Amino acid sequence: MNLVVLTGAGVSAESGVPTFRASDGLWEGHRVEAVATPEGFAANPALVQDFYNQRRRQLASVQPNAAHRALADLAARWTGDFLLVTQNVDDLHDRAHLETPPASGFELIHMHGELKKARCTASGVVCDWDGDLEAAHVSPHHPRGVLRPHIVWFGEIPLEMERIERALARCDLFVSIGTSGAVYPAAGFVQLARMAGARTVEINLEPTQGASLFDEGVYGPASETVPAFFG
Ligand code: BJW
Repeated sequence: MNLVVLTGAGVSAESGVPTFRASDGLWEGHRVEAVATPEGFAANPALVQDFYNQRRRQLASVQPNAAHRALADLAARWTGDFLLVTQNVDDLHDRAHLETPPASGFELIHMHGELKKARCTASGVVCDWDGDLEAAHVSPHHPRGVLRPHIVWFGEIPLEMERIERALARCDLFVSIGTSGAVYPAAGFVQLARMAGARTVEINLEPTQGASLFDEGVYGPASETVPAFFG
């Protein structure tokens, strides 16, 4: 049995990582276009680097919660293929899977990038990055490049789309956890899974705008619902 799980900010909320679209969310006080578009970065690189530097620093004070750990436990015992696609740029899934190594059919994709990586604007080379980035951070990879956050901004193409679409086309179960379904192409994955004949499940605090697209909804905090669903 092949499984695809899509996660969003709600899976990390109980670890203390803010979501995006809540009233006290990440973009409160920021114009989205200013910090989450290539145009915003070109206009004010210092503002954008600072926004991500702060979020990168915050990762030191958060830990995986019971939902991340339940998915890691599942990945250790799942016998079919299991693709975990996260829209999150934090490293909480990665850390949970380090604690509980997965079975061989498991893969994790960060489709919207990773806070703890940087990318050279000239060569596209991606490298691990744990510290701050400066406004015009000289790239070690190309003489004309600067290092930018390895984040997929609005208008950019999400990562690993072919691999994700291949897995959706052959999945038997699709579970969407803690995402509002407001951002494409991730919001369209449920339809691709349905076309493949998969059973589709939404796990969230409350029904989302796309709830009717799922066969089943499980509602409540992810730290309780995810371990119970996969337990
Ligand atoms: C809990 C909980 C708890 C809380 N327990 N639950 C089609 C139609 C219209 C527009 C478009 C379209 N296709 C593309 C677009 C444009 C655009 C888009 O979607 N715009 C929309 C606003 C309409 N998309 C793009 O530009 C994308 N690129 C693209 O489409 O390229 C073309 C292409 C695609 C494919 C192939 C070829 C070409 C790129 C999108 C990049 C998004 N990046 C961001 C920001 C990164 C920067 C940053 O980190 O600051 O990624 S946007 C932001 O939203 C972030 C997230 O990953 C993403 C999703 O948010 P998420 O995770 O759903 O969070 P929230 O806050 O919205 O929801 C949290 C949920 O958790 C809520 O439902 C709560 O109830 C729940 N929750 N606590 C369980 N304890």
